[in-house]
Amino acid sequence: MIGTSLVSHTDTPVTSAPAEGYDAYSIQQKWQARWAEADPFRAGGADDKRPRKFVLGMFPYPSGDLHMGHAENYAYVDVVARFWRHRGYNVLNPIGWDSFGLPAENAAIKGGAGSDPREWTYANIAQHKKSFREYGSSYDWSRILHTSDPEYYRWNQWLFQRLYERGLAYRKASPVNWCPNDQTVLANEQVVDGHCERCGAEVVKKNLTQWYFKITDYADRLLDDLNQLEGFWPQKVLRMQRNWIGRSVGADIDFEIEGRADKVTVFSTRPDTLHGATFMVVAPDSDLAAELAAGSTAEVRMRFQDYLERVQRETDIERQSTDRPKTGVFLDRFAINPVNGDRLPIWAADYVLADYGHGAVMAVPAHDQRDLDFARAFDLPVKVVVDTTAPITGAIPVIELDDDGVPIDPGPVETLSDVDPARTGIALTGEGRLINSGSLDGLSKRNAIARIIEQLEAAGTGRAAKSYRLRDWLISRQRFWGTPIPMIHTEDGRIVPVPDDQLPLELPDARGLDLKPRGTSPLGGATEWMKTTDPETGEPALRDPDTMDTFVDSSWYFLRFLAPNDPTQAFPSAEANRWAPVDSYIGGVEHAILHLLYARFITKVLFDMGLIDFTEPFTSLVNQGMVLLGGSKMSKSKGNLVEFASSMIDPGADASRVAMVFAGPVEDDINWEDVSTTGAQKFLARAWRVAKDVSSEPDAIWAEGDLSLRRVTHRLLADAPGLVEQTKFNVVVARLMELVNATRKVIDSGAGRADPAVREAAEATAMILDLFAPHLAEEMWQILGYEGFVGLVPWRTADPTLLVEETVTAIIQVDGKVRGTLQVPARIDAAELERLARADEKVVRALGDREITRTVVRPPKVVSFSTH
Ligand code: ANZ
Repeated sequence: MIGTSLVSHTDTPVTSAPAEGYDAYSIQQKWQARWAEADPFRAGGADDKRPRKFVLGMFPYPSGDLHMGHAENYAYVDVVARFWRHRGYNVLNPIGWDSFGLPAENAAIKGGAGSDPREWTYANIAQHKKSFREYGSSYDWSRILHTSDPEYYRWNQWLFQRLYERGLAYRKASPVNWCPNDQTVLANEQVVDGHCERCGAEVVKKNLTQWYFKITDYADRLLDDLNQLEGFWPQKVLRMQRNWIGRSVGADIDFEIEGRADKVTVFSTRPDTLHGATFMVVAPDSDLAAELAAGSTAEVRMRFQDYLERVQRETDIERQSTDRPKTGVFLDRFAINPVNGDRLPIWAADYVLADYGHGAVMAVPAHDQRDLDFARAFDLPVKVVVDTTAPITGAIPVIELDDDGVPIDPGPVETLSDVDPARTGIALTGEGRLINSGSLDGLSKRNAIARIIEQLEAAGTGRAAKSYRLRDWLISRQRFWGTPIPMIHTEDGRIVPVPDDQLPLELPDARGLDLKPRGTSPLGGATEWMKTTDPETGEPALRDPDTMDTFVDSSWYFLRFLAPNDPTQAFPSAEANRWAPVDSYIGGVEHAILHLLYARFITKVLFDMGLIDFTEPFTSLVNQGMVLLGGSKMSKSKGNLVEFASSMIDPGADASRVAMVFAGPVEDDINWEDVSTTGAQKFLARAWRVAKDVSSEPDAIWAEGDLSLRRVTHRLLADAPGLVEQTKFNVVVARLMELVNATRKVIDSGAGRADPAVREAAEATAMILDLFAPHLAEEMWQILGYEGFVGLVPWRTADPTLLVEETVTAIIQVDGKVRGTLQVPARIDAAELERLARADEKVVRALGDREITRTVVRPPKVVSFSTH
């Protein structure tokens, strides 16, 4: 899921030594070996009484080794996992690989005959595992999964069967997005501005029979449940999800068509404007348009055909853009308005989309800009039915006052003829009162919508309805390296599931198969594999040659971590209910829509199946920014990679992690050019030296010593939990740097190395540093005289008496004269200090009615106002 690119790496250590004696590379190797041996980060079992936290980084896609973009993501994941362990939680922090997908297949194609995506994939996974070990990530290594293992994808097939049984997996022929370069079908979400998300080729439409998951059945729940995530997911992601689902509320209205038995239904968000409909528009690429044209004159048929061909070359984005001239063809057919019997000419025009609503609209040019543009282009009538100049009761009139408080004359009242859309070209979309609409006249828009829906329902010609932008999830792919779809095509044309006891349906050997994209699945070429028998009759039958979209694999993988090696079930419900939903999910914003929406959907399906007792998979979500180099995202194709493997050697894992986390807020993009690994190395060396310099004995009583150092230590112990929970990791690092410097100062003066406050500070540093530089933290802990892993040490509680803020006296000047003083916390910020100063009574008096023209704030001591 998190993509990578192939890199080479060197094994020659070129360690730079920022502090004499501090050997980051040896420390790193030493602790990695110990962790590998003791496996201290394994999650506790069912008898573990601690509260639980499930921390998860979006699992990586194994193309090549990791780069610094991953380094960032997995550094954050580890901060969170390590933090909760210190806080006394039983933490589950697993890792797996999203190992099916196109890059492996393309690499195998490039490798020529006999190349196997499997080999490439598992070699890369091995490299990743090594890198993660070298990074010091605190995973539970007993729970690894790879989605390309039959032990995993068997459960994708099981899931497919369950969806099929529930009517949520179905097959249909429809125009699909086709990438002519990759020779594969793309989901709407994989088409960006009309181009293939992966290779950039222009996407065309092609008619194919495909498997779909019926996510639209869950549209309302997917939308409504986003409210539960408010405050826990980034606003931006919630907004993107809402827009993607795109629910509109309105009515379906049935129109009779002259010369056609069946009525045509249109969806409208403004059924109140039904009396103002002056024509109907159908999507040129809909079955309805073809049928209406077929029943028309020869000339219409020809013009329609020409137009259709042109439209098929357009993308949905082009079709919906408002700044291009409207085009269309009159079909010489007529619809009858159900409320007033008006005869409405029917047009085919590209601005109506075939797969939204019913692919047909009632056009109300007076109140819809697209319809108005069209009406003006083709000289169609415009009929106003909402008077937007009429006052609405309850609305508060805005009366503007001049400087003397006298109401300004608003000028002549606007009348309907001033805003006539036929003349101005501007549709009247605002609030108003209904006119020219029979019994609706005089009603407000809202009341008119309710009334007309009642009337339509009573007459049987319409009903309340909703429409969604969300489409069903197209899951079949004509590619090899994915989960085979477990369905059988019988000779007599039935399609039946592969029985559960025959799962997994494993992929055949890739060698010997032509994997090159051809528009049909390469599995079709595996002649022997394709042959099977009808499970009911035993007659010869064929397998389905398609494989599943890899988003199916990632839609439920977090549950498989709960028992990755269980051969009897996808996941044990009791474990799922114990650990899931995931408490902290961390990954890139590029997954803001697809992956999260699919995982949310499958979670709801599993809930409906009674297998889990929660309905949202990820309680909180953190999106980290990207790592940029030379202004763009690191990627192999752009040639701007910083290799992960080599950075483990120089500057070393700890310095890489600290530099990354310190580079800025989690959600911001990081310019690699601005990341200071030398700064991080120097800081770590200073921390190491502090531990070395502590001369008091372990387990000393923490109650004495340099008071101001103790204050710095305890403030950090008190503040860090809140900061970590708000993902302000960089602030915690800055505060650690401050603590290390304060400790150094005390060591170099007075009581020095033996001061108990120095030991206290060094121990706190080791414990908190574990979140960011775990190797050094362990080393410091050992130097400080402890056995066991600092990674498992409970968080030290801050002494509240040491948290009392020191206060200082701030002076406030007005035009150079001291006019007041304030007692303020020593750590006050500029904004707060200025606010207090402005509110000070003496200052207010000194200022009188003079205006402040300049303010200088120097926290915590001085605020200076000037009035000239
Ligand atoms: C009449 C009308 C009058 C409309 C009016 C709007 C304003 P959203 O909000 O995006 O859901 N529509 C329906 N199906 C369509 C399709 N397949 N392609 C393009 N447009 C379509 O918009 C819903 C509105 O978009 C519907 O309400 C319909 O136009 C149009 F003053 O019906 B309306």
